[in-house]
Amino acid sequence: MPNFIPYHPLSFSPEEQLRRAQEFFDLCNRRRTVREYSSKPVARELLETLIRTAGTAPSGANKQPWRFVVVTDPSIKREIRIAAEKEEKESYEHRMPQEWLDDLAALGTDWHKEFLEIAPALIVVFTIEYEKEGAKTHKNYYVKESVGLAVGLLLTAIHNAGLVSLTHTPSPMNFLQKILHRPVNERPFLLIPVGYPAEDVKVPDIQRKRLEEIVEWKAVSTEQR
Ligand code: IYR
Repeated sequence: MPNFIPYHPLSFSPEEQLRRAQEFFDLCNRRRTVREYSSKPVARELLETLIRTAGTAPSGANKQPWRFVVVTDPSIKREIRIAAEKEEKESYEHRMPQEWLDDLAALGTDWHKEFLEIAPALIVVFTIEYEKEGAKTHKNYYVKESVGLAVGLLLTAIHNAGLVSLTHTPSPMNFLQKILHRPVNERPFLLIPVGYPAEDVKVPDIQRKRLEEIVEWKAVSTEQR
């Protein structure tokens, strides 16, 4: 028999709900991906709390198939930068089709990844594909969906704390497995520099889609508003 315990949900009046929803939207809507960092350090306790928040995400069969490797050691950050730039140079110069390069033009990205050394912390997110128990293995479920949800919470927590981040996707990224000595059941998922922005940082002038572009209602007309 499963063991169930009482759940005490948050409870607000409709006015309070709307106010909170709007405030949270305003908070999230100010988040921007930042590619230029200051080297100002971030306290370990703060990073730990942000990662704890990521770990509250729902996951397939509650397997919590995520690992967060936090790199602040300058020599390891340097190793990661060198390996990432090697792959990225090859990608930008030979592997990515012109259409992809055109799509990235507005973001101003290229193979140079200084931020991997300058940002005070790199959170390298791994998926845990299966768990090992002696000679037996137990698979995890919906691993990418689960870890994607955890990363969404992580980015929101980082932003809420007044820090900035970047979801960096070096490709291929198996070098992270080696440099960080991860076991075979873990796979690199995303590399997230965290810290403060460089002084007078600028971000690309790009827009979010309007609500009408991202939502479609299937409602009876009386229910709509
Ligand atoms: N992995 C490369 C290229 C890149 C790809 C996409 I899709 C982006 O939105 C941004 C960059 C890089 O990290 O530069």
